[in-house]
Amino acid sequence: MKITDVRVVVTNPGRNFVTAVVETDEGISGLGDATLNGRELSVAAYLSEHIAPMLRGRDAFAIEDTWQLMARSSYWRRGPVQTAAQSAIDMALWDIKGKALGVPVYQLLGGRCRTGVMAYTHASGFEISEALDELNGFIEQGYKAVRLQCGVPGLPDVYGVDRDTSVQPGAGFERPYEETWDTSAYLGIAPKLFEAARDAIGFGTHLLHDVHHRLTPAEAGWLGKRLEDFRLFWLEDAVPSENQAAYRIVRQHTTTPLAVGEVFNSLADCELLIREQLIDYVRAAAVHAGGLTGLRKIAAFAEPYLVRTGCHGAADMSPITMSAALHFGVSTHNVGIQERALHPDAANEVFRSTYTFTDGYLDPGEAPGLGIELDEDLAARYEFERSYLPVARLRDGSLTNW
Ligand code: EZ4
Ligand code: CO
Repeated sequence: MKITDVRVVVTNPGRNFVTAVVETDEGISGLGDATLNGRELSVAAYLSEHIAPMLRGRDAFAIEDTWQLMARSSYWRRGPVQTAAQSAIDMALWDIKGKALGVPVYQLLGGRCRTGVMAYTHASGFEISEALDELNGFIEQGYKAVRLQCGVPGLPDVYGVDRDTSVQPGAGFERPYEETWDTSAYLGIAPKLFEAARDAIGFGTHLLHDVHHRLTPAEAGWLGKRLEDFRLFWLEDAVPSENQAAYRIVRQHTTTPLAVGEVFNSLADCELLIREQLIDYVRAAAVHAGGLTGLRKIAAFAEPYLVRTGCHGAADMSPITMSAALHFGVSTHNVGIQERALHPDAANEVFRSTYTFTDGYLDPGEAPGLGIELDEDLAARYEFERSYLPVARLRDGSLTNW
């Protein structure tokens, strides 16, 4: 089976998504997610201008060789744009192979080793009481794990807490929206949130928290230590990990489990973190870490170091990435958890999926391939809208990580 073309579909059913459609001479096509939130069109151009011409005529079944070709031919290895394009083609080729052989992709990855993938979703509120109300709502829906975020006194906007939940963070701004950040105020409130949560619900539900790359190693060690008695499932992105060795300091100071890696593009980005067992969960996602092939390489490396995966599953990646994560999730032993943020209804109509959520667990379903159908006519009705993620400034006006 030969690849005849790679088409790129850009659509905005509630937020922007970029999709690679890989076509073959046997009429089977495959779908891959190429969405890089806030920089979408760079990947669309990379795919149509630089990847599509190189892939026409190649064997659609040669997944590993095509993955290597995309990585090595770029010469400028890694990076989010190149990797998102590579990831999309990789997902599409697994989708094609599954459809051609009549099996769900998880069968190609080794078959089931668990009945479902535990999901976590996001509860938040500006007031702790509001966050706890949302938390209780998700527990009633069957969730076994919930990420919990709250507002910070004195700050009008805070990452992970939406004033209006119908507005997707980052969507619809012509310039990056500017928030203010105050680490001292945040460190004052975060332990109170988890103390109140454990008082309210006990220890029967896993709780997670995302610091979103905002602390120094010493601050992160302090926070992790204060949270130990509330037994978090994980503390995420406590420190930006461009300096992986910085996590040695955090690790020495706390036993709170640590998760890092939604922005990782390759094993190299987390090699030291895993090898020195500085983290407990790696958050790499299929769309940003080299597709299913890239994810599998990271997971295989992590397994003997007792590091598990918790793939990034924010709503800014398309349902194709979620489906890929679930095929990987039921077939890969050291998968720990899967993030689940709901897509807008319009996105679920454009990308029709077969995955299910039952009693806290996700399942990819039994459809051949990845189990996603793209309604291209409907997709064409939702035009791309430029949008940026927010940025954050400290009280002195200097930029910090959002
Ligand atoms: O801010 O995906 O854990 N999830 C997150 C996300 C990220 C967005 C950035 O595009 O940190 O909400
Ligand atoms: Co995160």
